Amino acid sequence: MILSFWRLIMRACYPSAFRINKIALVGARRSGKSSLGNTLLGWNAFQPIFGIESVSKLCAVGLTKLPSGKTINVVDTPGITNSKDQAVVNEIKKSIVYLNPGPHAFLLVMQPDRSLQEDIKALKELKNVFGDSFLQITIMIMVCRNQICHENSSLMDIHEFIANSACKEIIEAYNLCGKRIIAVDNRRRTSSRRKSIENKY
Ligand SMILES: Nc1nc2c(ncn2[C@@H]2O[C@H](COP(=O)(O)OP(=O)(O)OP(=O)(O)O)[C@@H](O)[C@H]2O)c(=O)[nH]1
Ligand SMILES: [Mg+2]
Repeated sequence: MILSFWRLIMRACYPSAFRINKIALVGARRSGKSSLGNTLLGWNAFQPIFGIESVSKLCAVGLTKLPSGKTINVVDTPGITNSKDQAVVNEIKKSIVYLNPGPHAFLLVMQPDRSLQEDIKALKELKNVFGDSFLQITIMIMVCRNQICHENSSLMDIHEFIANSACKEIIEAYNLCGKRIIAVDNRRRTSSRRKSIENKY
């Protein structure tokens, strides 16, 4: 049985997950933030970019109401590569304002098949922007779940993937954020994702 994204969030953050309804999506450029936001909300609130050049330059806010009545607020932020790029930093900081008084959780979005240097750089820059305690409320998200697999193509547990394939910076961040990590496939059809979310609430 495929567990829904929300079920995984609950698992990753139990028992505090029940209070999580303000979420900021952060990470390197093109890591899958907007796509993940859509997965999370169950509808296309954010515009994922198909191509190499375009990047989300502004924060965007999306929300959804779960059948339980709980409203989920999600802020999509521009990808960060350099904390000296003040325009991007200022925009990312707006996520705090949009989710006043601040997010309950940062979702740090990464892709398994990319050069990890981008993710390591983003991680470092996000610590500069939000401070070292940033990881205390972070859940790491590895998108492209179907690429995380054994040699025989069967899906690999994400914790096993981190232990086997991640570099020391990512492992350190994984430990600092309490080993909260979730693997997600954003390419599943929206309707089935929505159904999956609704079934859990
Ligand atoms: N196969 C696969 N592709 C994905 C997944 N998630 C994101 N992508 C692809 O990754 C690329 C980047 O996705 P976006 O959601 O635009 O990434 P982003 O972090 O919002 O990008 P910027 O806003 O430009 O920084 C797109 O081509 C997506 O289709 C996934 O789970 N599986
Ligand atoms: Mg985007």
